[in-house]
Amino acid sequence: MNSKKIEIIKIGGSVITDKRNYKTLLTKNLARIIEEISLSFDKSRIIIHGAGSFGHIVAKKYDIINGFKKTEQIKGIIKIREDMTELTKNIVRLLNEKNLKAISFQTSAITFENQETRRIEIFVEPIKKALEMDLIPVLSGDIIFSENRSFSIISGDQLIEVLTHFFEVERVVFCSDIDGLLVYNEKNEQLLIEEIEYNKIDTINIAKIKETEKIDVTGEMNNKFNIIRKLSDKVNEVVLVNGLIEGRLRSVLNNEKTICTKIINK
Ligand code: IP8
Repeated sequence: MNSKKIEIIKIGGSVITDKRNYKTLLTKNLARIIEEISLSFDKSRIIIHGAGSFGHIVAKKYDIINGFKKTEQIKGIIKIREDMTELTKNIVRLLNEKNLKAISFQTSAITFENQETRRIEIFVEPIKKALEMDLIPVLSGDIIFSENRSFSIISGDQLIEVLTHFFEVERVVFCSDIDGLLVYNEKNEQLLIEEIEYNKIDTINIAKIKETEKIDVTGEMNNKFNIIRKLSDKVNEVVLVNGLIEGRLRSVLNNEKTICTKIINK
């Protein structure tokens, strides 16, 4: 366990790419998100980015998430890796233009799914070292090789859960395209929850987030909630913030009041 407390920021693929159109970077959004990170408190951080249209469209086309079925899928794996490298490169370049000392780690090169346990194994030593050197490790959702299924997909959210076994994570900030956790009140109106304890998540009537035609093989919000539940005994605070609205991520990172949902342990 790394003793230094860190913060993990997940930059959702829906914020920095157009998920409907293959490999379409939302350049302005990405630049703004990086700017907001650069204007926040200096902290020990890991940045994880989602795949957006650099991963999900090809992953769906070749059904990568369900493992090996036919050799045709290999083309998909190669394409995803190539495209994800390009996306990460763009992010890291912009971070470093702001002097944030970012360094990328290819998730598929340091993770493996164990056949017996179905657990994700990860080689974290290089990431620990990078943090010790005050670098910002940048990782992403990716292909994951697997003893059993040959390959699958690991989402950025799943990766965060895996990392919490090896690092003291004080906060996880999910920067996506939703304002936070919405619930229905008695008049059936949607209300944003500002703060909630982990153990109350299952007791509230979470408003169904409207399904879009965006392609997402890792299941978007439902999977996110499953992961958040798993974080409860390791991470003190999880924040859901809308990265499409200027300034909100920056406010969260600077502990200023803004529209978001905080999921906390009391
Ligand atoms: O966008 C998915 O990661 P996510 C990774 O964090 C790929 O769900 C390659 C589809």
